[in-house]
Parts: sequence; structure tokens; C-alpha cells
Amino acid sequence: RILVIGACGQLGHELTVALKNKYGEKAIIACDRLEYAKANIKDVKYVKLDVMDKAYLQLVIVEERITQIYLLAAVLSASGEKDPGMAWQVNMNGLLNVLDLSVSYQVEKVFWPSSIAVFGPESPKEDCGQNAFTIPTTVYGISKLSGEYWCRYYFEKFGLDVRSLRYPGLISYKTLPGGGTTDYAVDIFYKAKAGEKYTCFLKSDTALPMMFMDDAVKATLDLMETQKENISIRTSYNLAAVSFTPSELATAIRKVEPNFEISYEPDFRQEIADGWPASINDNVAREDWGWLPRFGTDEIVNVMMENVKVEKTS
Ligand code: VAH
Repeated sequence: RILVIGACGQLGHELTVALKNKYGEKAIIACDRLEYAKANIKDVKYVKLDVMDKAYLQLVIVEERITQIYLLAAVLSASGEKDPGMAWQVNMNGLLNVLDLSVSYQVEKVFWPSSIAVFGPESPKEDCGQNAFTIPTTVYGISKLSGEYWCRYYFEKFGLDVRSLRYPGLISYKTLPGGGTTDYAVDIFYKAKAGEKYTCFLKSDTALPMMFMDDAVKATLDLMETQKENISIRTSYNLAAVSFTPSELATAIRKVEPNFEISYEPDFRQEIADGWPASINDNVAREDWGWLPRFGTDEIVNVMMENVKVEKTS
């Protein structure tokens, strides 16, 4: 049975659906906090599960005979800067609880998401490689980098098969993101579809690595299905698809919505974005397990503009 923790989040919701499609409804035990479950409450079996409550997590792992765990619960970059203590607790202790219990109860495989947020201002801006300087400037990035080394430690010391991907900014229309710096690339489509002007919280020329959710879900399932012997990275794999600036994204949207207007009012998230690479080199993922993105910027714009649901205001 597969336990998905954080099953109602932006990534968690779509990964849970994909896992149910692949392994069957009954094979997936979805958990998320009540306040996050909301619309998807019918999908969630355990709403009390809190990654920091190790005893309860242990009970679920034993009761449900869990053989795989996807730990997707996290406090993202922008939210993390507002509450560093909470971000560290959730992101770090949540992971350590899962790693420890996975060894104790012989969980076969664990997935844990990292992020390009592990890179910092000293990292290469373009084509940032798998082993480039990682000097994160956010609590979120620090927790993700620390987590990567804990994953490798549990693999080397205890043989735990834990696998990880450094996701770029994720773009989807099924579940809203929460607290990210890249979330402008989701918010913008809700405004464009509603025929409204969008005020972007980043500067027009802030290039960031991005990916459509379907690519991120496929990469995750492909990595988790890959033969153990093919995996050469036990911290976390760089993963890339597209890179664009808010201005480039607005131009691509205008191909579909010619009257779309954007303005720029950078806030605290600008400093976070300035510390991240503009583009990522994911050659190691491509060589080890055949990673290949499918959605380019125009495809992302088309699928988002077709599927984003809003009440038209004008
Ligand atoms: C964030 N969406 O903005 C996340 C992601 C690379 C960015 O980690 O915090």
C-alpha cells in the first residue's frame, strides 16, 4: 500500500490521482491536514495525520501495511520566510520521522521532493548543473538541501531506497499552489482567463525554471519505477522543462488572449527569485532514467487557458 502525505497540495493531489490510476484506488492511502483537505476531503483517509506526530505516523504505517511513502507535505519558500520555525519543523522533522519509520518498518521505497531552491546567488544562473554550488538563501531551500543529505545518509547507512527530484516551479490548473515564489505563473492564468489585468509580484525580466504538472508527475512515477541500479544520485536529481520571465509568459498568453495586460509590483519574493537559477541542467536525470519533458511554454499556456476555471468578470 502507498501512503501519500500531503495528498491535497498542488503536487500531492495530482500525484495521488496518478498513483490511484496506476495502482488502483485501494492501494493508495491519502493523508492531509483537514484545513488543506477541503474540496478533496473525500479522497483523504487520515486528516489527523501530521508528519510531526511520529507516533500517529507509525500507527498508520503499521495499520495500513505501508510499503511505499510519498512525503509531499512542505512549507514552501515564501510562506517559509514568514514563519521559519514552522517551515523547519514541518520540512525537516517531517522528513526525519518518515525516514526513521521507513527503516523501522521496512518500507520499500520513499519519494521526497526537493527543489531548485537548494541553489543560491553563488550558483550558476544559466544551465545550473547537478553538482553546482548549493548555498540556499531561504529556510525552505536550507530544509530541502539538508533533507537531500539526510536522504543520502539513510540510503548509505540503512539501505533505504529513498528517491528525490529538485522540482522547478510547478504549473497546474487542478489544485491551487500555496506559498511559493513561482506561483505567479499559476495566478496569471486565472486573471488572463477572467479577462482581468494581472499585477505580478516579480520583475518582468525574472527568468525562472518552470514545469507543467503533468511533466512533474510523469518524472516522479518514472523515477520511482526505475531500476535501483540506474540511480546514481541519492541526494536529489535536477529536473527541468522550460524557463521564462513574467514578460515572456505574458507575451505567450497574448497569443491566446490578445488583450491580456500585466503590470509589475515586486515584493519580498523578488529577493528569493533573484537567488535562484534561471535555467537548470538535468542531463544526469536524462542519462540515468530517460527523463524528457513534453510541455513547452506555448503548450503550457494553451492547456492552462483551456482548463483554468473562472467566472468571467468583464
Ligand atoms: C516555491 N513552487 O516557489 C516552489 C518551488 C522552485 C520553486 O520550490 O517555493
